[in-house]
Amino acid sequence: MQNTVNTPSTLVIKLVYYGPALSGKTTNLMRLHDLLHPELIGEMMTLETKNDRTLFFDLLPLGFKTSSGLLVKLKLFTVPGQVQHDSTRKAVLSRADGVVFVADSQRNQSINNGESFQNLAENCARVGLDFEKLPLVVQFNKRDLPEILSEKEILDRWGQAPWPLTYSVALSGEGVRETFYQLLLQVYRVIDDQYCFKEKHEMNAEDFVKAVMGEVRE
Ligand SMILES: Nc1nc2c(ncn2[C@@H]2O[C@H](COP(=O)(O)OP(=O)(O)OP(=O)(O)O)[C@@H](O)[C@H]2O)c(=O)[nH]1
Ligand SMILES: [Mg+2]
Repeated sequence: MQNTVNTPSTLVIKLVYYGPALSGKTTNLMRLHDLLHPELIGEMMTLETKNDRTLFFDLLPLGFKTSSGLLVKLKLFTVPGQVQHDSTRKAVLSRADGVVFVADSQRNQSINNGESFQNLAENCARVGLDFEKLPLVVQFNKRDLPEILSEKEILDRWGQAPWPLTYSVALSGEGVRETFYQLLLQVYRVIDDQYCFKEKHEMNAEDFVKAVMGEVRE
């Protein structure tokens, strides 16, 4: 989180969609761009793709201004999931304030999901992020496909973990808002602890989420 030195009235929050290749990270951001109606929303930037695979990152900028005058900017990134782009993943992950791990629900992707999650934990350590404290949501995407893990199988494996689990079909937008919402709730807790958001800016978690996502328009 950056509280810019020159303009202390700006808070920048970096959120990263992480996960194995083709799990649907870019699709999540595209749907968020269509679904969200915050005060401020920028165009989605897609930096370099080859055959629809992210080579560098995608960026979706969002933001709002509190009544106290603080400009809150959120920058949503995706990492390239392909194994060979690890140094880019590390760079994008650096200074993240929250992560959505987008897993591919297809049964034959279980190993890739596991390896990518392990890679997330390792890269957090490499860039100095405390994985234990990092706001994190695990999203199981592609629920529309055949041959996917059942919710019971997923819960057997992930149910004991401390992170919220969500299920989605990013292609149609199902579960995309819910996942982002779960992340924002956790991020709010951190910024409230750090910046006394409730006291100084008169925003509780609900106000914060509403400001970031806009009024609900399904
Ligand atoms: N059936 C189905 N296809 C999906 C879903 N979400 C994404 N896809 C498709 O999966 C493919 C990969 O999606 P992307 O969003 O580009 O995946 P990515 O995670 O950004 O992939 P990398 O950039 O290579 O890491 C695309 O063809 C999407 O249309 C989903 O929920 N269901
Ligand atoms: Mg991508």
